[in-house]
Amino acid sequence: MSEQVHTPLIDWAVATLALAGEEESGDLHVVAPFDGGVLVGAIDGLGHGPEAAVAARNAGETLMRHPQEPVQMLLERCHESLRGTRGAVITLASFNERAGTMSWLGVGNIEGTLLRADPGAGRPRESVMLVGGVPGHQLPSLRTNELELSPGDTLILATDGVRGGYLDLVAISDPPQQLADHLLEEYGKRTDDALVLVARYTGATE
Ligand SMILES: [Mn+2]
Repeated sequence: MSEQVHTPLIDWAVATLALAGEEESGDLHVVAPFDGGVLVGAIDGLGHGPEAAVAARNAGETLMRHPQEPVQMLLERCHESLRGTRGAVITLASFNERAGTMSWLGVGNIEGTLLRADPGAGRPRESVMLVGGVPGHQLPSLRTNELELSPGDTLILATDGVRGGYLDLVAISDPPQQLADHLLEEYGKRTDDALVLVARYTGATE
């Protein structure tokens, strides 16, 4: 499954692969524009199959209801709403239009990387801070990091159904959909649900 969408602030695309034999993926993405920004997230419901999908959808719906809230608060909300479910690991990134920044944080193991469009501008890659835990079961104390963005900077979120090393394959000039499809094709484990989301910051527009 794939789709390419333009929203204010980002061009983005997602590629997903459900575990063979399962109708539903327990991996889910969220892209939710709000007044002054856009929230981007990836969710991996624990395990696979219908129960994992239920937990992931629960978290997704919680995020869609409050996309404008700080990511830390959103993870706390998800922790509450996921009680009694299998739980889900979640990584979130919130783009702020006025400040030209992205704040991001993950609980669990969904990797997030920001690739800089201008390789001469300091560090070429930034990684999201991941704290241990599973929203719905256990939530550690949270602290959000914030980065300044330049147009072309590209966020990649990948669940643990994607093998490590995929960043070596990234050509930052590739369109988001091409990138997402390519990474999933080459690095999808096929022993777990897998999801790759690519969001390229375009800067404030019309
Ligand atoms: Mn997984």
